[in-house]
Amino acid sequence: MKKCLICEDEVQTFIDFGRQPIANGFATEQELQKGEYFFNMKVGFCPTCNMVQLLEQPDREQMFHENYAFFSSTSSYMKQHFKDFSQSIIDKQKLKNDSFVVEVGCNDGIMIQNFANANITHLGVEPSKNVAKVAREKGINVTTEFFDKKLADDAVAHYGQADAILSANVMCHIPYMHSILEGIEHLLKEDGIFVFEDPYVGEIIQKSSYDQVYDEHVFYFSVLSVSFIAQKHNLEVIDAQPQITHGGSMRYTLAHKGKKEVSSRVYEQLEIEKKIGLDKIDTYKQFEFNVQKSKTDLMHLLNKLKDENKKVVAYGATSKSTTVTNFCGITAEHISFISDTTPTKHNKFSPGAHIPILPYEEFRKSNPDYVLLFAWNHAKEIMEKEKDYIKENGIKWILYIPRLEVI
Ligand code: JHZ
Ligand code: SAH
Repeated sequence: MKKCLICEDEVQTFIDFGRQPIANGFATEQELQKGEYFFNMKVGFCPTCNMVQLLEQPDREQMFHENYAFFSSTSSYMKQHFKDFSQSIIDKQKLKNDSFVVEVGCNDGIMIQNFANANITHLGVEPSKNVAKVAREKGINVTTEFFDKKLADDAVAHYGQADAILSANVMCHIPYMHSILEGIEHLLKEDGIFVFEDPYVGEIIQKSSYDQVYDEHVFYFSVLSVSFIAQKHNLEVIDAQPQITHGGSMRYTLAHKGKKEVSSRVYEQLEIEKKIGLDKIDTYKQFEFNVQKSKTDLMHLLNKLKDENKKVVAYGATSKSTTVTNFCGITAEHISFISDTTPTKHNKFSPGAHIPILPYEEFRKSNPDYVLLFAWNHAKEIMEKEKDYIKENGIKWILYIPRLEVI
């Protein structure tokens, strides 16, 4: 029996992805010879608190360290998204220079740079030292530790309480959520807000976007599950706003219980979640069925293209692609290489499947027949950028979320 990380009741397993490597463990040939780490990736649902979660997760130091491969600022769309996010917080909390803002998991500074640029007192918390270095070089105040209750206590002693605590695509990575929320409860001013966004389980279910599941993502949140954990720490969800980023996310705003008005959006979203069955195991079992079909469809196409000797390359060495390649059995025989703009990923091999990662310039030289879009969440930005090249060379895109499509 596996105990829920939130309420300790029994978790019901609904999908097994088999052995999976570290999603961002891009490695050189030499590193691969030393052997890769694998874990059993299964996802379960807790019927008591509605939290969807990994049953096993590698230690945090194996995932977040001085060679972390994901740099947030690789997407210009995401830069604008976080600029708008920051401005909404500045406006809502009427932030001034002596206000205090904390960001948990600031990475290369993509969001918190907007507060630094506005001369607002801030603290970025970022344990992966290489990405934190990039943030520091932008003049951002960063501590390279993991956020938890102790760090929050130290921050209060040093800076005082915060007007706003922000986090994007980080909360769902942290298994010790009780320590996090105890810390937030202490660090947040009486009229402060804690705003975070993460991929939304409702979207994952509706799009069958199983590739959101990988080692780093221990939780798949809903308003139902976030409300459950918030109330355990005298906090409450006062707003829930859907976002189109990362394939469909939800932005949750939390405040001290009873201190702020609860938006009608929260109640509406809770109704939607019950209607689409996010509180029922059968919904997740149906998801498992849809995922198996998605895998069959994609492999049928890729095997056919291999038999026809078509040249297929992939676009975006995403964390998500580690799940797709390892779960479906995609190898370098199916796709020649994966193109990516992140220098630290270049001339390395993808985790588990060992497909070469090459710089973007190689993509432009490669003239493939098909491009498999692993960074499908950035489809709009990427397809716009590649429009002319794709058209001039008669290349076709392959998309597999929400369903297989060749365009
Ligand atoms: P992208 C990471 O997921 C990991 P990933 C993490 N767990 C998470 O939750 C989200 O981010 C926030 C490249 N690229 O954003 C850059 C191009 O080559 O889908 C990236 O390597 N050309 C923290 O890794 C990758 O694609 C482009 O034009 O799934 C995109 O990764 C663009 C826009 C991107 O996140
Ligand atoms: N907020 C950025 C970065 C997301 S990447 C964005 O949305 O693009 C996730 C980041 O969380 C990584 O940089 C990782 O080092 C960091 N992280 C993981 N666990 C953390 C913790 N306990 N406290 C703070 N940051 C953490």
